[in-house]
Amino acid sequence: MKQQTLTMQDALNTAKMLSEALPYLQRYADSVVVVKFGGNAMGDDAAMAEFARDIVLMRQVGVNPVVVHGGGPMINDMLTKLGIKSEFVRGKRVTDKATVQVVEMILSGLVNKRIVQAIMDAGGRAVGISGKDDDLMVCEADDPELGFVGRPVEMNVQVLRDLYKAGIIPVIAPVGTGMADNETFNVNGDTAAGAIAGALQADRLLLLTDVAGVKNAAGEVMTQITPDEIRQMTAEGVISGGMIPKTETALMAIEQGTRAVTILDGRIPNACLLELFTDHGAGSQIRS
Ligand code: X2W
Repeated sequence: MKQQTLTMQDALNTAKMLSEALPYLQRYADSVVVVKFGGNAMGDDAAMAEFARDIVLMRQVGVNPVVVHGGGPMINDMLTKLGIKSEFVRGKRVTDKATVQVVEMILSGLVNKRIVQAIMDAGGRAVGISGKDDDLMVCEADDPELGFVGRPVEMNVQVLRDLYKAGIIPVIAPVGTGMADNETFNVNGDTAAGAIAGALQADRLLLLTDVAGVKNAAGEVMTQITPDEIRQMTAEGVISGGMIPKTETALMAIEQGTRAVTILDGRIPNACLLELFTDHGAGSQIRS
């Protein structure tokens, strides 16, 4: 006999829930879903393990998840340890030569491999790369004021297709290569995720963060927003601060062919599954 860990009622609920998910599972079979996992959404080991399980579950039911991560708080910790001062301008880190080396070490090394390991521990297959691998993300300097901050100008996403077609979940650190020899660029994680989703013509882009979503002038979270509403709310100053890179990313990805973008509250358990496989969401969905 199977060892029972659930009550009969809980087991019935689980079976019903799986049955209700069928139309969503059918809708997303074979789709490409880019998930941006922000440093602020990573939290402790338990949160990381839960995220990894959700990604492996997506893969198991036929979705092709592509993970793009951040790691801003982890970069801050290392810069502090090394006594390197750091500041942000319009949501982007001013990045000098010493800083870009730390950014690459932390993102491509520590954070990328921690996520790869968590996905492997959850029973999936993951390969961690950065925007340098196979020239995935070729950048130009975004703004002279920001130093080595990159703006993706050429995307070579075939390597991602090769990986997910082989059943492997790509995990991407937002570090780009330059046009000239030996250049390294620090790319905002949201920007990188949008560029990758756009180039893959992904069905969905999920930006996992630690806020409830996009709020209207009355302070209420808007569950559905159109690109026009985003433009208007930005012009009116209702969308401001750290939300701007996210909504800009959403608009760019939609223009390039992504069907919908969700700014998703990663503090909610199983946020990705809730968003994809139920009729509830946990954030703001942007689509035309
Ligand atoms: C970011 C890259 C990491 C990132 C940085 O240096 O912090 C720029 O600002 P989160 O956790 O998603 O914020 N790059 C240019 O985006 O991390």
